Amino acid sequence: MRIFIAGHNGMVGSAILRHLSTMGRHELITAGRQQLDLTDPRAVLDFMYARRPDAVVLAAARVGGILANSTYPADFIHDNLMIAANVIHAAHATGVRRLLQLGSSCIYPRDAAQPINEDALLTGPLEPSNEPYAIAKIAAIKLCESYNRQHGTDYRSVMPTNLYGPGDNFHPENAHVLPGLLARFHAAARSGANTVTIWGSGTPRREFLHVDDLAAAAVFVMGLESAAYNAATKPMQSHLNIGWGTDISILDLARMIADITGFEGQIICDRTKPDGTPRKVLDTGRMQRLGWTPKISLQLGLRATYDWFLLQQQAGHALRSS
Ligand code: GFB
Repeated sequence: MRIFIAGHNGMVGSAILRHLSTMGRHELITAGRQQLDLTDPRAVLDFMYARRPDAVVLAAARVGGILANSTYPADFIHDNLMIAANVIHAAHATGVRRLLQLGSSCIYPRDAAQPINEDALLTGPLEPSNEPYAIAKIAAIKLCESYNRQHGTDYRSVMPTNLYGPGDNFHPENAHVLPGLLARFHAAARSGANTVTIWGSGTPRREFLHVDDLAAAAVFVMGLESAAYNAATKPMQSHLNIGWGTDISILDLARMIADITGFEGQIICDRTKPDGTPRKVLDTGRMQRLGWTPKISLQLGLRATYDWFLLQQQAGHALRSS
């Protein structure tokens, strides 16, 4: 198969590219940001007509942590809506039968019952701090379902929990919590600082999945027979949760990171910063019943991500910081 991976330079896209490359079975099509602007409908259509993939993985997105979502809401909703609409429409226009788009667990209502089942989608108000991003990701699911209903395509969606791993963004403000804290605790351990401040109360709970596990899950879902995918989902609720189904408090995560980076000082909670949603642990029963479970524990994944971070620093590579 000729597979177009949209967003192959990001943390998720590059993990899926690595996974598919190791399989060695497919011809992989990629395009960097300079070559193809995914927010430009004409450019995306022209690219798809020229390259004619059989399948598409939609891993491109504007993403960021709680502060980036609050600071750039227009960018988060506009870019993600445009990317999803352009890629999904161009896939249909050029005869792509199968497509997989990647969303996020923030699509679910803030007060959804835990663990969150796929059926909770659109049953209540969203967490305000990331509503624009979540609306764009919900629209992407509904685009896939609508093209399937109207045009008989086979476009699928997976909703991973909070992801981390090599290729993540370690920016002090815009990053998600795990890479943000890895960089902060590392700097504190190196400088001999006595304290590290984390945002919020430390009590929110999050579920973390290593991006290589997500890549394995994405390829697994992409490869399912249509009958198996359709039996596991519903036509109007067609997405699958990807995660462990277990979570950890932000303070306990900070303690794990302190341990891994060798920081021995005090952890302080800055309660003037937002907590965001109190909890969002996923019900992963559907993926388990299909036969998929993650493998990389948080302890091992954190250690591997820190090793990757150190290697990048030693090699003098600029870490993503947007
Ligand atoms: O990872 P995060 O930014 O996003 O924050 P969300 C998770 C929790 O960690 C929040 C706390 O309670 C933060 O207040 N936290 C503590 C920190 N210290 C830090 C820090 O230094 N940096 C950051 N970033 N957080 C995102 C959504 O929500 O989840 C996105 O904004 C996306 O749209 C993503 O869905 C998966 O988990 O709250």
